[in-house]
Amino acid sequence: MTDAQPWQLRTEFARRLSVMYGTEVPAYTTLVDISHEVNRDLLDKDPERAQRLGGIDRVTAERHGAIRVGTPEELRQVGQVFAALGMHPVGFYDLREAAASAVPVVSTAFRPIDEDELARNPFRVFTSVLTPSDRRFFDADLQHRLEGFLARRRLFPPELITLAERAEHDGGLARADAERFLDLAVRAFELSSAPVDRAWYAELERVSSVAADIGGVASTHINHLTPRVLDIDELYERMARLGVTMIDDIQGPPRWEGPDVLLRQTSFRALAEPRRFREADGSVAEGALRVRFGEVEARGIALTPQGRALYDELVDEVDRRRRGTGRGRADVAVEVWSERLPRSEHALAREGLAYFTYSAAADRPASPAPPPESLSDLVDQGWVRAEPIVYEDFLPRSAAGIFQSNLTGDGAKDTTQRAAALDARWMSGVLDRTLHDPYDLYARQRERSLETVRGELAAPRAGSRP
Ligand code: OOG
Ligand code: NI
Repeated sequence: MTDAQPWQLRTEFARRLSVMYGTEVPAYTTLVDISHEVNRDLLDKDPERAQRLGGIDRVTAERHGAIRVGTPEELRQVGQVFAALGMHPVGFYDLREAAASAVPVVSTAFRPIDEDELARNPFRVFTSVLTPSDRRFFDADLQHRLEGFLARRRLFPPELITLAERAEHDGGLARADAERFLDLAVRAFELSSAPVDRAWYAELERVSSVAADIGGVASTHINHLTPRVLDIDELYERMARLGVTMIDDIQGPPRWEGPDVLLRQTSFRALAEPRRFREADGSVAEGALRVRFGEVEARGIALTPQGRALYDELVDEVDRRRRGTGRGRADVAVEVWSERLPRSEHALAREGLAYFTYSAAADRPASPAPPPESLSDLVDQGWVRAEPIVYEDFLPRSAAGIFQSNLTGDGAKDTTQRAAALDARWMSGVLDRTLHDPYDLYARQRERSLETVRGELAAPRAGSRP
């Protein structure tokens, strides 16, 4: 018997993780409170805009987290735990290439993929795995010792994995099993109090503080949990007024007059947390590590491959125009966007730059003439309504920025060495699961809505005379 379905497990897991993270990192609670204030204010002022990209209940509960693991086997186990929560791997991000500093990881995001599942609870976890075989970061000796260290640790108790397999197989868990599963799952992502080997941690930190964070300790932890806010510029100002220093920039698209697309994020470094260290002589001393942070995000419309290519071009254009001018990124970005990006949702749809779902308008023309053929005419003439599809994924450049803003140093990257070949196929093989392509998911959602529209426009309307 299953008392708790995957979406209920997911909702409860996200809630408990949030409670745990709030006690470990109090600034997170402040960030959540301010996000909710900003969201409520916008809902009062402009309810249409506030709920254009998701109902307020979804947005209020919405979080993403991030974790980092060390080995393919650990990644496979993470995939199993999240499968129990109805979260599937989507997308491949190569942070080794996206970051200027040494960030030796490749990543995916686990999230729900069906519309109704996303509406119930869109919880997602950005998940990175270390790349010890990449010679640009690790020489053969360090790779060997690092892999040895990782092989000896166990992040997830076997009971957690067994329960996760049962949940995936049965489509949920009985009450007592669900309770046990959630308890073990949340505990697996708590910060450990076990002493950290000072010399080993420091050796890895010289290569990359991400490598030390992952491979310098015998456990993993959630390193941030991100609420969604409907007005990130307003949030940035309110946090600053409270004395919380955010990173200089909001990552991703600028604030501008046109529609919000993709994802805007900003973050702050959490305080150093007390940790115990084991010294070379075996004694244990008090110390501190600063490995966690706070982040907040605003989500926009999902772009098609053409839209994304344009976005990437605009990002490069902003870099080019800024070079040697001393101008701020946000200023230049608004200028570039105003020149190059359509200013309305309708134009984004017409030019095939963004994803929408379509529905037959209840008040569509009652004319006896057949509806027009093209989708844009159907929308223009009031037959069909378009609703934007919200972007559910991440951006490699922003992710690299998030990683970078939390590094203790740049680390070392030997660019004369060859990169280890790790790609989406490799990751799918490691997970032993389908690695979903985000564009396919958005395109399918669009197609499904169009099929329904075709059916509705072809059928005689209730109450109308033939
Ligand atoms: C993950 C950073 C990426 C985001 O929102 O882009 C990320 C990490 O630091 O482990 O969470
Ligand atoms: Ni994040």
